[in-house]
Amino acid sequence: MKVLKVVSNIALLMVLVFAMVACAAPATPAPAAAPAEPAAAEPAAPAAAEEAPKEFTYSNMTMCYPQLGAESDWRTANTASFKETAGELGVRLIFSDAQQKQENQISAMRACIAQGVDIIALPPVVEDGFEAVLTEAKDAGIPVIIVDRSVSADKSLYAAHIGSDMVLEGEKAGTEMSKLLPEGGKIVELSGTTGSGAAVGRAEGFRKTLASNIEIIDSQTGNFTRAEGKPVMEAFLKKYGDEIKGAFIHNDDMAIGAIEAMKAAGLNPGDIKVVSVDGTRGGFQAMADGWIQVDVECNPLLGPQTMELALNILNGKPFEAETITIEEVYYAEQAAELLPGRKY
Ligand code: GZL
Repeated sequence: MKVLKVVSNIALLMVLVFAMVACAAPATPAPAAAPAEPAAAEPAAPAAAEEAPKEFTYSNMTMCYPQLGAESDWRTANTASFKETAGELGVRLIFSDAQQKQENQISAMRACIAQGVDIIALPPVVEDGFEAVLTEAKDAGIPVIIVDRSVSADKSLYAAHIGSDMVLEGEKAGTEMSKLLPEGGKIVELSGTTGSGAAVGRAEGFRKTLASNIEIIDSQTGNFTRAEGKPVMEAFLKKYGDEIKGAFIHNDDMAIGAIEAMKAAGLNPGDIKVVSVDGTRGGFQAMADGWIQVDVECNPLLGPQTMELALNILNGKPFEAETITIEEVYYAEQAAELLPGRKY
């Protein structure tokens, strides 16, 4: 039996040894799950559809308006038209005042381009020198509307222009001056900002229709301001005295400055026949007082039309590349009656 006992002892020992080994061995990790068969490749989601173009509305449109300055009542009314219209429509307007300096306007435009505005409305202080920044806007995909005065840059560099026909305004003024001085005579000219589309166009148009018996004996810029119009007229009166029978003045603010000089020189209303431009309340008052005989209207209230034009451009809808504002000629005889109704 010993043998059986020994055998059974050996067997017990073997069982014990096996059990100890089994417990000590690290758990054999369950065989890793068989790597999942890669799921059958899902068909790639269709490439995201071309991102639908943004549908612009007034309330999601950002317009940059790098205003040229605050030199005149006309400019004040123009600024108000843009700010009030933007407020009414919910347009985000990025406004700046360049103080009649082109470099400031260009810097403001570049800031707007960097900001990624949707559209730029530019009222250019002068005609030349905007090619580079207009090209930058175009390269950035930002359309530009030229507002009021014109630029000499190629039309391919901007989407549209809206404003007055300055040459026509000058032609109207020349016709009216010729009617005021049927006997002819010598006149002076106070011109607007040198190089501006308004001054260039008005001077050109005026000379096209002025009667041949009227001579322009001098022309100086008053930069569209009252403060600069007054000394120009003072110098004219000092130099030419009563030779001066008429004055073509490119805007009402310079005319009001010139009138101060005429009063200081002892002149009376009508001594010098004055044809002005803009048709502001100040101009109408000067007409009612007899100092200005004719005022050729130039409409500053371009905000509503410009915002509508901008929306059409951004939404790829049809739009006019050139919008010329309709303007009247006003006379001293009707000024007092019309003055209360003037909007600017
Ligand atoms: C003309 C505008 C001119 C006005 C001035 O459209 O640019 O600038 O005639 C204004 O009164 O300063």
